[in-house]
Order: sequence, then structure tokens, then C-alpha cells
Amino acid sequence: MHPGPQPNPSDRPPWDRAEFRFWVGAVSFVVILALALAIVAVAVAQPDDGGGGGRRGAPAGSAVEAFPGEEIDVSGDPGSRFEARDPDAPPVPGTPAGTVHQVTLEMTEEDLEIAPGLIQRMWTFGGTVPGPVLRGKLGDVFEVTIVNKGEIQHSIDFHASKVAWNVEMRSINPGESLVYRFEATQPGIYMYHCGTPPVLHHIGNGMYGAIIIDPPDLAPVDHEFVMVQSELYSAPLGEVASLEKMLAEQWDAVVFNGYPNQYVHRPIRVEPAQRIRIWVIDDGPSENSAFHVIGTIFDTVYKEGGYRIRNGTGTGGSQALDLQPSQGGFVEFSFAVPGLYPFVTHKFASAAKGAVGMFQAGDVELPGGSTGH
Ligand SMILES: [Cu+2]
Repeated sequence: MHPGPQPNPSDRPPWDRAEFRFWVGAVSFVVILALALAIVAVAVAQPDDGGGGGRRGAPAGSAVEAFPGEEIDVSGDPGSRFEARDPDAPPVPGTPAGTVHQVTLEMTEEDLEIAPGLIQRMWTFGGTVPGPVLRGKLGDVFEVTIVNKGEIQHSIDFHASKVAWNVEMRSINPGESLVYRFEATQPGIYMYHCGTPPVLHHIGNGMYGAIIIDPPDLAPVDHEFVMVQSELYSAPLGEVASLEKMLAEQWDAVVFNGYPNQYVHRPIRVEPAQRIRIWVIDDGPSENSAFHVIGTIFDTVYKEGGYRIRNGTGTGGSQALDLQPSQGGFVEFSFAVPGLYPFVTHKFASAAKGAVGMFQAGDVELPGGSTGH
């Protein structure tokens, strides 16, 4: 059987020739590759900030120039409406052990003035940075209801608790709430914070606070204060700070209770010879603390659940309470004579960025610009 005539290749239309198909394929491949590279380049130039806004399009290159942001003027004066955060510790609970503390913490995303002239979008517990200080005794139960009023997921992690990370500490969606219940079994001052990934971003944007569980034999004092040390990361008006800036450890300020130098602007009034206790916690997220009060010596230091030295037991003096992020304790001391007594983290690069406060012991003149607390 004779086969039929074979078609002559040159008789085919041009788009059906092997040579033509090869070149169409090659050109398509190059175009698709170029498009893919362009998409990758744009993605790298605009790192995702974790879903909360933040600065975009930071140029690559020098780490310092990558985050121009807003300047924090730590030496600037706060506006006339500024109110220093109350530095007093919550009162020692007079309730019997086993008391159930029912607390509701709304998790919000709102614009706050975090430094003189700087308003930015912060993520909060209870509308403030830091969140409220909680306090209880051994055996007390905390029933904390978190309510997500924000636009992204949040959660809470109490370092004072022994609970399952995947249960109580789970992230909840906007509009949802969760009850986080735990019993206080070991004394100390503990950090709490949002644990939603990236955790660094949620802590760095304001979601942290402190809870005090009193040691059973806590001595009475004349004044009891709380200082939460943390870093501030600046961002343009109404935006959250970028995760990249936090990863690079480029904080713009280091602060006690959320605002640079606030107790220099509003010194804390005490009297000479009064016994003073300061609970201190380093909520970071990344910088350490060497808490020091200028002009006195600590005779009692309690750090991470135990006394290092204790008044009247023949031990020496202490000059600084050293804390890594998420560590805490308290110091006790008095002022010998009337005067002004600054307190700092003795890591002076941080003190120069806002981690300074002032005690006014007795009726002494305040520096210019200070008004007393
Ligand atoms: Cu959060």
C-alpha cells in the first residue's frame, strides 16, 4: 500500500513551523522570567510589616538610613496637656488569699502621644503603653478577659502563669474575646505581653505590662512605685513602627512607664528618710536595664523571685538592679538629706535616650521646666 503524499513543511502556515514555535517559546520564557524578577524586586523593596501598616519602601543599604522615620526629641518639652503616668504601685491587696481578680483588658490600636510632639499608632492593652499594672497575692486567681478591639490578631501571655501556650495564649481575631485564667503560685513582678507573631512587633508597638504577685512577707514602706522600662520605635504620624526597625534594634528612645524623661518633667515627691520601694521590670523588647538611683544605696534588692540583699541582715549595699528583657524585681532605699535625686538605667546610652526620672525629696527647688508630680 502506497502511502499518501507527505505534506511539504514549507506548505505549512508560518505559526505551525517548528522553528517559529521554538522562538515563540524562547521569547515567552524570557518575558515571564523578567516579570517574575520584577515582582520579587518590588516585594523586597516593600517588606510586609506584619499587617498593621508601618513604613514601606525603605531603601536597602545603610541600616541607619533605612529607617528615617520621625525623630524623637527626648529633650523636648511635652505639650501643655501632658500628664505623667501615676508612678504609684497599685495598693497591696487587702483581700484574703484565693481572691478571684476579674479583669478585662481591651486590646486596641490607637494613636497615642508617645514622646514630645510624636503621635503614632500603638497597639495596647487597655489603651495605654504600658498596659495597666495588676497586683495580687499568692493563691489569688486572675480571670483576665481579653477583648480584641483591633483590626489584626492579638493575644496575651502572662509570665506569672503556668498555662498551655496553645490554649490560653492563642491569638484571637478582631471582635473575639478569650478568658485567661491562672492561679498566682510564685511571687515576683512579671511581664505580660502580646504573643502573636511576630512577637517582637507586637511588644515593640506597645503590647506589654506588669503584674505583681506579692511575696508573703513584704515589709511595709512609705512609698511604693513601679517603673516599666521599655523601648520606643518611632514611625510617621498615625503609623506603627516597622518590624525591620525592631529587628535591627534601632530604638529611638528608652523610657520608664512609656514616655521619655516624664519624671524629669514631673518629678516624684517624697520626703527624706522615708522608706521607698521601686518595683522595676524590663519589658524590652530588646534592651537591658541597670536600674540605679543617684545619691543613695539600695539596702534591699529582690530580683527574679528572691532577695539578693535584705535590710537589717548585715549584707552590703547595692548600686544597680540588673535586668534583662522580661526580668524584674524591686529595690528599697531612703534619701539621707533633702534634694533632687535622678534615677536612670546606668547604661547611659539608654539614659541619654530618655530613661531618666527624678525624685524631689523634701521642699527643694525644681529644675526649670519641671512642675512636680
Ligand atoms: Cu498583639
